Amino acid sequence: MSKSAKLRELFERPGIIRIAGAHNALAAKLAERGGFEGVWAGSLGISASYVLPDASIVSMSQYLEAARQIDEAISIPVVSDCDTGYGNANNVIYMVRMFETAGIAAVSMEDKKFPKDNSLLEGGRQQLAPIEEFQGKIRAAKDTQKSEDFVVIARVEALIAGWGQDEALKRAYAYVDAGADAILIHSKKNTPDEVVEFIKHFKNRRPVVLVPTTYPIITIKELEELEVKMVIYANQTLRAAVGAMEDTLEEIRRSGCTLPIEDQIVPVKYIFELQGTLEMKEKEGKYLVS
Ligand code: SPV
Ligand code: MG
Repeated sequence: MSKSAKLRELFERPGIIRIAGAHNALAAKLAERGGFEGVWAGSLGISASYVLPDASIVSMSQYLEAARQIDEAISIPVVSDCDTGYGNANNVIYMVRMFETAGIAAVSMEDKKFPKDNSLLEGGRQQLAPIEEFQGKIRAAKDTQKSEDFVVIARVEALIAGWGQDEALKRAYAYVDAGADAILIHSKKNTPDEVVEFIKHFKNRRPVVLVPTTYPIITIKELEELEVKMVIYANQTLRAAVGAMEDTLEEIRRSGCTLPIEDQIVPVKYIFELQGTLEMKEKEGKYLVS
């Protein structure tokens, strides 16, 4: 079964789909082992792993390669954050061809102008594309995909840009009309109120996707009660990893040896396990001449 068919199955069965952000294949592996149903190959995480701002600086092919590596390491579906689609509808056509061929189950596109700034960036440029232009990108994506199962998520940035609920709803309906499979409504408010209000008014039911980075208080139970279909924990693994690495480095410098941190860091044996070293050794027994 393809990964997009797997994701479709998750969309069709009752209950919420929990997606964890991964900035590389190792983080994706941990998300899979942690029981998440899918992985978000997010622009923030991947650009951060290049130590570059999340501002359409990293190219489509770099994001594609990162998504491909992530997908290759896991058996759960990958949702690729494709920003604005890397340009106009012509760019979207090529993007869908490339991401679908790479085995990515879903792409998410946001209705901002290229180049974009990260949605959570204070003082960031949050310029919205005209509705008709973004509808064209959605139609281009849907007409390009080969498999019916491939999922196109349309991300509404009207609340991020401060254009208000009416504009957000107008855009969500327009994107549903254009063929979007799901609507991601994004918010940078520190309470869930804004997205809750949107969901209450959004009647033309297409699955709703949330990224609750700035309103972490919302529970999985509340999301289920709101009938949110997919929740993306976009950047928590990245932020956890950065903090853990910094703490470790600081302790090594402070104590002059690595003994004090030994019981706080995973054994090398665990890294071997994550890398599939045991499986490699089994294959050696089968195929190598000793
Ligand atoms: C990402 O993780 O890259 C996202 C979500 O697009 S946000 O960082 O909130 O824009
Ligand atoms: Mg992003």
